[in-house]
Amino acid sequence: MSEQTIHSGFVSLIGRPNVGKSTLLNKLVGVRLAITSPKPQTTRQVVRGIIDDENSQIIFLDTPGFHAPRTRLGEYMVQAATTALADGDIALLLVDAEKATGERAFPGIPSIEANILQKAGNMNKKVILVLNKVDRVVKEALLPLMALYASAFNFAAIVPISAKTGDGLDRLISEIRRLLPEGPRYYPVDSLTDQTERDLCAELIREQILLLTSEEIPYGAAVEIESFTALADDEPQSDDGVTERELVRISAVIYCNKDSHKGILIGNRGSMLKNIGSRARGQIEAMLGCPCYLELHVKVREDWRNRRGILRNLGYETGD
Ligand SMILES: Nc1nc2c(ncn2[C@@H]2O[C@H](COP(=O)(O)OP(=O)(O)OP(=O)(O)O)[C@@H](O)[C@H]2O)c(=O)[nH]1
Ligand SMILES: [Mg+2]
Repeated sequence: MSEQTIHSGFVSLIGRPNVGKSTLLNKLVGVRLAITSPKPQTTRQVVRGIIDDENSQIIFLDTPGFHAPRTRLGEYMVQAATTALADGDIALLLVDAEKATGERAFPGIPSIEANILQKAGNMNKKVILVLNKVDRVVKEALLPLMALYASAFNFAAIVPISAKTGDGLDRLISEIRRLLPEGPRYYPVDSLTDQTERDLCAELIREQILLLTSEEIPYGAAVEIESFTALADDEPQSDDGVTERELVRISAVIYCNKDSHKGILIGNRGSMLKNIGSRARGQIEAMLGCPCYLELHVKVREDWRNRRGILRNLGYETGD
């Protein structure tokens, strides 16, 4: 930690599922740290993403979406988001501007956003309203939405953005820097995240399950890395004498809720599992920068989303 005082702090990305929190985290940091998908409840745990410049350090906390939980896993997810909101110096409340201005938009502030704002108000948080997905909205439609939210809460700023195209992010970062308290550099310069390669690999496998399967299956799937072994070249290859990895061998288990789900995850003659594996391997190799040998197994753990011991093993700590 540096002795020099800079402006620094924690910024939580808060909002209902699917509003683009993880897409925004990845765009801000410039690296794919968090998995994203068109399905709600993609993110299950808080993911940190860090950006530095000479005078500041911002630690973003991507969070699971606020929703009404129906399982113990869901309760953990909402609790994790609430804790991140409490931990942050600043909160970004993300709203999907396309949904909020579309023909089927709720007239008024929906209860999820109203509840988040009530919590943030009780915690005395500085909140920036971030209207995301403006690449899908005509500009004039944003004004009534801004007015609606501004009438309900004293936002530190309101910033329309597109996490997809990067539109508006420069202004968002400068608004955040303006609000950051003085503080230390919490992480060494150039740290990007607190996630381990193992965590990232498990998530990249789960991302393919989210993208390739449907209905209950993505919500009932979890991935555990059983072993992760790096084989190194004998000869140091880089200029600084660090030995480069030649190959990484990963063995992972996909847990699911039921036998019928296991059948679907394996697919006809193993076709689905092969597809999940080869796509995840591509993503993992791009992340690790070396070839990867990936072995996947599927196991049934009935109703695991409500079983405390299994949740704890998977890192979804429930706390009680
Ligand atoms: N058009 C458009 N799509 C976006 C934008 N930001 C995110 N998306 C899409 O919205 C979907 C959800 O994005 P995520 O980043 O996974 O959303 P999230 O808020 O992290 O969702 P949870 O993790 O489920 O809470 C994905 O299909 C993204 O590609 C945007 O600015 N414009
Ligand atoms: Mg997410």
